[in-house]
Amino acid sequence: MSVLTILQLPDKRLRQVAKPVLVFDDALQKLIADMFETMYQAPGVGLAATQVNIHQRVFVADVAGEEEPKNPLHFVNPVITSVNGTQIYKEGCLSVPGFHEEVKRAESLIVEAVDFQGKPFSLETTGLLAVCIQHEIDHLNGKLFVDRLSALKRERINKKIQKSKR
Ligand code: QAP
Ligand code: CO
Repeated sequence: MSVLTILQLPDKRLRQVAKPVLVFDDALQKLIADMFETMYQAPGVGLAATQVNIHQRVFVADVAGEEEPKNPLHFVNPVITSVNGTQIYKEGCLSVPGFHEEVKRAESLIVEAVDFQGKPFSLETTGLLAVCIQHEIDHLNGKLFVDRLSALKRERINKKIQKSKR
């Protein structure tokens, strides 16, 4: 297992749209294991393959709290098939470290995906895990949470990132 490098804004590779996984082999299993290791060591609660410069439709998540047991979940070729309600959550992102802003998303959803072996499953969820799934699928589409902020807030963040890089 290895810890992978996480791309950070303004890296243009975060804008690539990931392709569906077609081959369910040992390399996919290793990618998922490496993504868990990378996410846990960050630490973070979700990580999309796009963030580690692999442009395939895969993400991992574990939104278990401090006291609760680990709940590692992985999703290959995920599709949200139903959404309900709205919620506002103060999101962060390992690709935009140090910035946290409120984002409005669906409160609950149903996601269909396959596992590392290509076995289909469906999950109905709400709250933080629902936020995480929407955030990670955005990554697979080349989208970041900052894109969902007002132009003013997004520009403030972009300027701070630019300043810190020089
Ligand atoms: C996406 O985000 C997410 O700024 C995962 O300095 C966001 O793991 C899922 C992190 C909201 C559910 C709700 C961010 C770590 C981690 C930072 C993360 C930082 C260190 C973000
Ligand atoms: Co993110």
